[in-house]
Amino acid sequence: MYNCALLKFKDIVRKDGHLTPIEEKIDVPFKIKRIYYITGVAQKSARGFHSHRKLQQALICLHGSLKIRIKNPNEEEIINLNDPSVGLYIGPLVWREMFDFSKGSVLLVVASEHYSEEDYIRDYNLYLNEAKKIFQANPADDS
Ligand code: T46
Repeated sequence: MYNCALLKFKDIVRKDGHLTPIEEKIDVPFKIKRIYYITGVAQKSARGFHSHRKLQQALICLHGSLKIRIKNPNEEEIINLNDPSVGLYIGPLVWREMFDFSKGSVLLVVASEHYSEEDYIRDYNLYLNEAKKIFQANPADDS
């Protein structure tokens, strides 16, 4: 889907556990400026409901599971994240909604930019207006 991809990280397995390294421009396709994590989400809660203008991120569920709905003006998909060796890459102008968090789940996010509220589009109609301009200007990207 446009500006989204599943990333498969290295899973280094020893008899005493797993280790997964994430290096900028190697395991994620951007330079890492920020990490944050989301914990303690009630099972009925949903988060997200926004897009970003510039930010690129990789979302990795370190423990438990959650679902992410990714959308653009033409496409919609639901991704189930439940494997710490898999990340969901989300680039600019993708709407996202996170839901169905399992009890105790931990979502790690690595991001290409420092936090900036100006980069968020939190209104869905505004998002559609901005995204449609990009999609009309670059129809070949819509794949
Ligand atoms: C995203 C999804 C996956 C900060 O002060 N610094 C930060 O780095 C972040 C990410 C958030 N905040 C503040 C902004 C809000 O007052 O923390 C509060 C909660 O943020 P938000 O409602 O945007 O959280 P989510 O879970 O809806 O979205 C977050 C990220 O903001 C977003 O970029 O893609 O996780």
